[in-house]
Formats: sequence, structure tokens, C-alpha cells
Amino acid sequence: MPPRKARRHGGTAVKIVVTGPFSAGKTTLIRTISEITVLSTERGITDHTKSRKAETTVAMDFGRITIDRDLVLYLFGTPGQDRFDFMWEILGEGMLGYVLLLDSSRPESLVEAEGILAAFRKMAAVPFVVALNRADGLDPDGENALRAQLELHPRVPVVPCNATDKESVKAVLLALLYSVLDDVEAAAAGV
Ligand SMILES: Nc1nc2c(ncn2[C@@H]2O[C@H](COP(=O)(O)OP(=O)(O)O)[C@@H](O)[C@H]2O)c(=O)[nH]1
Ligand SMILES: [Mg+2]
Repeated sequence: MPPRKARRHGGTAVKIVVTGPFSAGKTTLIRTISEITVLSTERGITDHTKSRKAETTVAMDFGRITIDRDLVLYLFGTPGQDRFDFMWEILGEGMLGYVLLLDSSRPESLVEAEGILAAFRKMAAVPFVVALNRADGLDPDGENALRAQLELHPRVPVVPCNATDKESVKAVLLALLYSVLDDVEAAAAGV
């Protein structure tokens, strides 16, 4: 299904999904960059994951960022826990692309990300970027291992990220937008 574009104030509004494992920093990333108060559906955690954080997103986070006069991004953060994965398809409907956010300080994050990425790839063949939260840079060996494990096409950007830093989050979103443009150009060139 082609990404849906809505006209808004003469510009284009597009939908970007931020997904990734539980506790990767998705809600934080959207709160850092959104120019509107993020509508979150956070609830207190009652199960075994409680020790990792007090609250979790149960349905979605919603934020907005104006890139320029012509482009507004609507950001939708997915819930991280499997028992809410029915929301992924609802949130993925009509998206232009997505960010797969990982917690580099937690190796299990990568394993959880594999399942999420498989579901998203099945849902839509749209561009995505892999963002590594809490990463101090990115060494080539680590990047190659990650690319192999997630079976990433060389065109998929892998970027380090700090979800609490606005410039860093902006860089992740720009990497995704450039990826979308690349994709359009590659399609036009018949690559
Ligand atoms: N130091 C630091 N803490 C972070 C960062 N991103 C998220 N956190 C914290 O990690 C916890 C989980 O983040 P959250 O955004 O709720 O994760 P989500 O489950 O992916 O939505 C929260 O307590 C955040 O404050 C980061 O880049 N740096
Ligand atoms: Mg969350």
C-alpha cells in the first residue's frame, strides 16, 4: 500500500512510526523532538518487567515535528511489549517509513528487535533506519555484526542516537527522510 499523504496548511503531512523493543527509548525520543505535548498512553507496570521501568506505553505515543513549511512529520511510537503487538499494524497503516530503535546497552534488545523488524517488513516495504540508543559512537565491527544479524540492505542507515538529545533525534529523522528520497530515486531509476 503506498504511503498516504495528507495536505495540511499547503504542506505535506507524513506518518513516521518509531518502533523497537521494550525500554529502548521510543517514548523518550518522541517527547524530545515533538513540538506538541506528546499524547502518551503510559500505564504503571504490574508484571515482571516492572524492575526495568515504572511505566510503559500500552497503545501508542503521538507527537509532531515541523521540518519546514512544506513538511510535517507525525510520529507514532509503538508499545514495546509483545502482548500489545496488535497495535503495530494499526500504527503502521499508511506510514512513510519507520525508525527501529534499539538499546545498545542491552544485548537482548537486538534479539527482540529481530522479531519486531520481521513483523514490520511483512507489513510494508517502506524505508527504515536503525537507531542505536545509548550508543557512544559506532565501530565498524559492531555495525557489520548488527547489519548481518538484522539482514540489513546496505542502503538502510544505522545511526547512533541519544533519545534525550534533540539534535541527535533530528539526525535520526533526517537519515530516514534521506532514505525515503533514495528509495524514490532508486525506484525511478529502476534499481
Ligand atoms: N540516559 C538515557 N536514558 C534514556 C534514554 N532514552 C531513554 N532513557 C530512559 O530509559 C527508560 C525507558 O525509556 P522509554 O522512552 O520509556 O522506552 P520505550 O519503552 O521504548 O518507550 C526511561 O526511564 C527513559 O528516561 C537515553 O538516551 N539516555
Ligand atoms: Mg514507550
